[in-house]
Amino acid sequence: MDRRQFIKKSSLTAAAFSVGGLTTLAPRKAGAAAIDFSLAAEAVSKTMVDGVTIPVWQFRDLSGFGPGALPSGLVVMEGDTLNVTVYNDLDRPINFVVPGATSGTAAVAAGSSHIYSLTAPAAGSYFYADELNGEISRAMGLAGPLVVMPSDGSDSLYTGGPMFDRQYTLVLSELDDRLNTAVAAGGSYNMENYEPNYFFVNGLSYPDTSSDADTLIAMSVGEDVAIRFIPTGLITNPMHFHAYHVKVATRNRVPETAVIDKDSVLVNVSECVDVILPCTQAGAYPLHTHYIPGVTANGVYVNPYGGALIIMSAS
Ligand SMILES: [Cu+2]
Repeated sequence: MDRRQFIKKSSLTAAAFSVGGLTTLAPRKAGAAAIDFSLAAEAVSKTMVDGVTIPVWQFRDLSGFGPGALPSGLVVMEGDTLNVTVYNDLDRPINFVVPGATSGTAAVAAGSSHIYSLTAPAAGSYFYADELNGEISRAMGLAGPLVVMPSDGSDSLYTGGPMFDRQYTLVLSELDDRLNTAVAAGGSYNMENYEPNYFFVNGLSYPDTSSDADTLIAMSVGEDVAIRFIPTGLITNPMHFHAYHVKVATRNRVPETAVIDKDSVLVNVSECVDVILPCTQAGAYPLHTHYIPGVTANGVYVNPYGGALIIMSAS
């Protein structure tokens, strides 16, 4: 089918720090630290859920990994000093920015490296990306999640904010294979033609999301579960919950003033959204984008979906 047929936990009080898969040095409860990490910006091939292989870009943590299939991601605490060495193995200059915290940082030329130092900003959900190549690099996949925990050491979204029993980081992204093919060949792409055909949560598409602990939300009835939607892609996703109602706590770290129960949460481009899910019943239910092509692989429903759909299970 042509895709154009579509209209256009572990408890945090225990040792495990359950922002699944994110690199964390320790479940620190207090104290700013200096944290060094190293990211290689690189071009690799990624196999889609339908078996097609597509060139992508990524930030790969040289000493860790990210949630799901993502090769990087970091959990830090407010006030930490982050020293990020970026090795640019791509074919063009990039930089490293944390939208909402840094911008206009120095470029790192192809084939060289640069150390970016920043102080971890206010508690909340962020992503890091390259801004020198505009939307192209995010479309290629060059971005990763950054979670900043409050400096008071609490299991909350921010000091004095909503508390939680578990937290999950869900990075939303997608790709348009035509763009990736063009950019991998050294070219560019007219973003007016951007029409993605593969969709991911933490770098995985359903059904692969259901067999990765970072991307399968596992809860116990009675818990409050924090879910951090971190949109590193370039489309808006209306995220729809079956069986549960959630409370939107923050949008780009700004607390919502009117908190109402929702079964669908709009995640706008570049806007990180943190929600609290009170786990009210046992069972297994989907959480997925309501952008219809977003639950397919290249326009095809496989197994029986194929995109940004994950399973929430509670007992
Ligand atoms: Cu549904």
